[in-house]
Amino acid sequence: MEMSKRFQGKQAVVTGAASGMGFDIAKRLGMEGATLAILDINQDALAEAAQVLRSDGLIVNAYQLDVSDTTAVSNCFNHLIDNFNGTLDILINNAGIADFGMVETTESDVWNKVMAVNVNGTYLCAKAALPAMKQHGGTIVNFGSIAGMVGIPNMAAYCTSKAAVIGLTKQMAVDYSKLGIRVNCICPGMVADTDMGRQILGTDESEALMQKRLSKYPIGRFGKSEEIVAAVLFLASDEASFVCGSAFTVDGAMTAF
Ligand code: 1HS
Repeated sequence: MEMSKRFQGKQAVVTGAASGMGFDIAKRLGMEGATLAILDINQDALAEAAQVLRSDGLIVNAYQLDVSDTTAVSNCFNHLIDNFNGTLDILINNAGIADFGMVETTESDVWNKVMAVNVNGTYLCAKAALPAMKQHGGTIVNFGSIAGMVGIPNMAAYCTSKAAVIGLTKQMAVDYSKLGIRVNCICPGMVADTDMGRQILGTDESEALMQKRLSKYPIGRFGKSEEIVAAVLFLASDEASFVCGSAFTVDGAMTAF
C-alpha cells in the first residue's frame, strides 16, 4: 500500500530548518506533500539544506531569519506568505538554542539570548503566521521540552524558556482553537543525534556523568531525531484534529520516572 500523503497541498513553514530536527521535519513534511518555506539564521547551511531538499524533488523556498528579531520576523513572514499566495497551513516553531548555568552562574546576556530565541522567537513567528492561518485554519507545533516540565541540572535559562513555551502553547490553544487553529507543543527528551544533543552531552565531563544522565531514562537510551519528527508530523496532521493545547512528551518515560 502506498503511504498516504498527509500534507498534500499544504504550505508549511519550519524555523531552524537548515539542520537537525528542523531539517528532518521539513524533509518529512515535503515527502508527504507539503510545499515548504524553510527558515534559518545560518545562510550557508540554509542554502545547502534547500539544495538537498530540492534535489529530492521537494518545493522549497528558503529565507534567512533570526527569529528573535521583531522586524525581521514580520518582514520575512510577509514575504513568504505572499509567495504562498496568502495561505499558510502549518508553522513548526523548531528554532531554539541551549545554554548552561545555574541561576548564579548564568550571565544576563546568556539568559536574555535563550529567552529571546526560544520564547520571543516562538511568539513572534506565531504572531506573524496567525493572520494568514486564520483565513482557512491551520496548525502550529511549538518546541517545548521535558526541560520545561522538570528541572535539568545547570540549565536555568533553557528550562525557564521551555516552560514558557509550554505556557504559551496552552494559552494560544485556548484563544485560537475556536478559530480553526490547533496549537500544540512537542516535549522531547534527550536526542543524541543533533547538534543540540551533542552540545548538551558534551557538558558531561566523564563517562560516569553521561551514565547518570542516561539513568534518568527508563527506556534505557536517548531518543533519535526521527522519533521526535514522527510525533511532530502527527501533531501537524489532520489525524490530530482533537489534539489541542497538548504538551506531548516523547521522552522514553523520563518524566514518568
Ligand atoms: C534537549 C532537550 O530539550 C532535552 S533536555 C533533557 C536533558 S536530560 O534529561 O537528558 O539531562
